[in-house]
Amino acid sequence: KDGILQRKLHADIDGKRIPWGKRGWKTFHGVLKGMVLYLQKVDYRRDQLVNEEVVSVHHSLAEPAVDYTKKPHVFRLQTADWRVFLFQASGKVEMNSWISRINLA
Ligand code: I3P
Repeated sequence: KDGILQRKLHADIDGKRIPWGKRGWKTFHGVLKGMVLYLQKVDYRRDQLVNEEVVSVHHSLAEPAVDYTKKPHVFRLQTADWRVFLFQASGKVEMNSWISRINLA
């Protein structure tokens, strides 16, 4: 599974609050392979996608971020080490597809 994902860091390892200046939204190309979510960016010099972040979704939980109302199609990902990410998908169908693929991984 792959597609464009906007990501916001919500909580760091053990649920620690993300400090000011690091709480903004960033755009990535997301790829889910097995139990790993790769967040990639385009390297324009080499004309290829490079991994910026690698997130294990083993023992994680994805669900619609019903309490986050500033943007549509946002889901919440809580990892096994208690990090929390918000991801905005490109639409509702895409959001549901990411959620089910992550939860089945
Ligand atoms: C954050 C950025 C985010 C915003 C967040 C800000 O600033 O403006 O877009 O979240 O608000 O702290 P910075 O880039 O300097 O970290 P929202 O888009 O959800 O409002 P927050 O601290 O209330 O999460």
